[in-house]
Amino acid sequence: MKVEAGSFSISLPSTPLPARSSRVTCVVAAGLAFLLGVAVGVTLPIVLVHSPLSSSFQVAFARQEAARDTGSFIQPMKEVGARSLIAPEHTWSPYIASKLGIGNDNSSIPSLRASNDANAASPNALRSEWKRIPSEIDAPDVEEAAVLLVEGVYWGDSVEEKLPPGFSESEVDEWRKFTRQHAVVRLEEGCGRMQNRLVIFENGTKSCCRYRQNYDQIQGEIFSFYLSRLLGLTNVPPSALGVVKAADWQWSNVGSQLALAQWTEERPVVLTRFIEGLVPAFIPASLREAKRRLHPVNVEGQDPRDMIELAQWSDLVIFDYLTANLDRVVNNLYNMQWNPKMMEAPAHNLARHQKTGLLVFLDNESGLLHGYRLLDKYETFHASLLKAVCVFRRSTAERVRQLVLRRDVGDRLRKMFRRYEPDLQDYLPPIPDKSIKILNERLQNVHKQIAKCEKWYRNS
Ligand SMILES: *[C@@H]1O[C@H](CO)[C@@H](O)[C@H](O)[C@H]1NC(C)=O
Ligand SMILES: *[C@@H]1O[C@H](CO)[C@@H](O)[C@H](O)[C@H]1NC(C)=O
Ligand SMILES: CC(=O)N[C@H]1CO[C@H](CO)[C@@H](O)[C@@H]1O
Repeated sequence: MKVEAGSFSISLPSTPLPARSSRVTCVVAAGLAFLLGVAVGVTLPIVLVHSPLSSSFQVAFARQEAARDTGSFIQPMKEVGARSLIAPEHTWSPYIASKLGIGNDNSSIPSLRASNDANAASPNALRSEWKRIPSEIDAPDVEEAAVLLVEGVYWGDSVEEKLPPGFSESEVDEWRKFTRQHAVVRLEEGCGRMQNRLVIFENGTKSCCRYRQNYDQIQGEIFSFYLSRLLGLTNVPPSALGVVKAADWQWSNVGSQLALAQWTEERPVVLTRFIEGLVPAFIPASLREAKRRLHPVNVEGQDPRDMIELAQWSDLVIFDYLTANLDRVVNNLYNMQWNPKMMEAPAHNLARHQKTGLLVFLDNESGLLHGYRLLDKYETFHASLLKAVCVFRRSTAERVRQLVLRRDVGDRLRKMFRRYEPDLQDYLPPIPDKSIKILNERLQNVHKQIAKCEKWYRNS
């Protein structure tokens, strides 16, 4: 027996020919069964695909995937099952915001809809569709969340506008000129390690002066500073190189103090502008725990003013990962193995400018050379911090992307050294090829992390 419906045809097993009336019943029953099957088989997926349930499921799924990657489940999905396709609380807001067009980017409308729905819903239709979910729409944090992050992972204007400008390019230029044109009148102890000194210039301006027997740390500090500028980060105080010559007009006032400090002649030093008005800075709570995460879910619904420090931390984590700087957070992570309270102490080599809220990244000397030599021991910690972060400043992400595409970070750093320090070329070797190679790999890792986060959260 053969039943035809539309273009489909189904062959049923042949049976002895029954009476005419029961043959009709059979045909009708089979036809109904077929249509029912088609109806269920076709409409159910459509309904599911278009329902907020499935969208929320996707959001939850992306987040779950994200959580798995960082080895933590801050907001685990409820068990999988028809009942439980429920996104964790708060994961809704930016998604809904993008649906409502509150966010300032239209590209965040889910690609699912764009690709599966030929008659893509108009913004108004979306609007009314989403108005049907009263509890989320009424949530007071929708608007804030919408401007807090854009495209899922980037700090929005409401945060960017409040960030302190940091040290401008002209301040950096002025500092370079200043350190070359003014005599030093006094050296005082201070500025971290034993051999460093606080240098006081003739008009009272102070500078931290880093002196090392070893070139590595001088290179590490100045090239870290250049890298910060390449990334558009303005948190590292202006730094310039100098050469200590006791007979030179610049240092002749402090000959005896140079001898006391046991500084050798003709060594390159780093002169960093001394910043007044600094207070301790602390590691943010979301990065302190073992399951550390700075993901969209950790910032949603917060006051943009409270995000000023977190946004700078998102830069700090990238910067310290690139340079493999140990002294700031990684050392605390390492020591946490013995002392769980480690993370609550003020962060080393980090301070907050009380007046502006700028986080000042200090003492980068372990970066790029020394830090790279210790990667075997510490890379797990560096990587775990990087992987914890899934919100970024767009400008920083863009700089990273460009450096990865052009693979020219080495050229750029060396050019900066030649341009800014023409008199130092015979005193300090440029950054070694080996460091450049590692730096390029680390730039790629950062780029991958950003791309991964975009994939997870862009449509959420
Ligand atoms: C988003 O779409 C609206 C209406 O379609 C348009 O007026 C607005 O300029 C778009 N915004 C962006 C950032 O593209
Ligand atoms: C010292 O001189 C520089 C450059 O002329 C100036 O910018 C700075 O404010 C002066 N510092 C003090 C403490 O007077
Ligand atoms: C030049 C500079 O950044 N100096 C700082 C280095 O770090 C110590 C703390 O470890 C600070 O006291 C210095 O001011």
